[in-house]
Amino acid sequence: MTTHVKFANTLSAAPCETCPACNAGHLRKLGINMENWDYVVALAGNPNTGKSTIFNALTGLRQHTGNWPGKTVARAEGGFAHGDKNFKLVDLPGTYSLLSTSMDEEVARDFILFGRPDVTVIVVDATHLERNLNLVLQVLEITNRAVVALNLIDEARRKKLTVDDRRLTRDLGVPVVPMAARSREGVPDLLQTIHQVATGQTVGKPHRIKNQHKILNQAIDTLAVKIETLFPGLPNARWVAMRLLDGDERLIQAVQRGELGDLQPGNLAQANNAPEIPLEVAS
Ligand SMILES: Nc1nc2c(ncn2[C@@H]2O[C@H](COP(=O)(O)OP(=O)(O)OP(=O)(O)O)[C@@H](O)[C@H]2O)c(=O)[nH]1
Ligand SMILES: [Mg+2]
Repeated sequence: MTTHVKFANTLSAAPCETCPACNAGHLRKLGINMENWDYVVALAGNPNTGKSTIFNALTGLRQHTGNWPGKTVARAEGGFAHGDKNFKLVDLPGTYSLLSTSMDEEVARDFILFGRPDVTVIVVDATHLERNLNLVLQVLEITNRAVVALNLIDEARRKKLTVDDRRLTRDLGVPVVPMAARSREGVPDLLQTIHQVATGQTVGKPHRIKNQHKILNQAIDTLAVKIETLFPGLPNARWVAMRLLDGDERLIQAVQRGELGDLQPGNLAQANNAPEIPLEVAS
């Protein structure tokens, strides 16, 4: 089923912030080698929502597992071709939030924020939508290049739950693809949607929570301007400002060390020699 949504018709970021060539350096520092790949796609989601099932459905045998650079957190990478493009798919750890309260959350958050994937697929469980939307809204605070994979719709049907995916698409402002990944239902639609978002044919206009408190808004604005000046090209300075005001230690350190902009020193940059995964790209 194809979903329809009203999208903005221009990219919000300058081309150099998101173009694959410029981003390859950031990705390399996060252990992702982009040689021979056109786009990188991140797979995020709560635990047990079917991420690995979707990962396997998209990549088949073209996958490789290892660890995140400098971390004990497992990472799976794979590849697939769609249209005339080659996509690298990175399975992020299952998380309920991106608030960096655990190693898994930190890895997922850093990858979406610093790796600037061309598309982030957020896998949600259609039978536990409310709980899962927490992560969706957090990812949408960081990026507009997102697709929601509304998985386990077969389970939802069995439980006589109906999810209005068109309404959800409209309310979230990014494409929502209903799926039952275990039986490959919705997989072609997901591939198509990833392709559209990666190539810029579809540009999301995500729902972002508007903070009503004037003083807080002013503080966020003031801080965001400073962050933008210090780290030009950072994808979402307002989000970083909010996290700093919230006392996010990891981000405070990243700002203090100058890590936020170029990722040169510090914990993120231990993977310059990450091996390329031996994937054959299907033609
Ligand atoms: N009925 C049904 N089951 C599914 C579907 N997708 C995945 N599952 C099942 O859900 C369970 C969890 O799937 P995984 O793919 O391992 O989920 P995950 O998100 O990778 O889980 P973690 O890595 O542990 O967070 C498995 O038993 C899958 O077979 C689906 O669309 N329908
Ligand atoms: Mg998994």
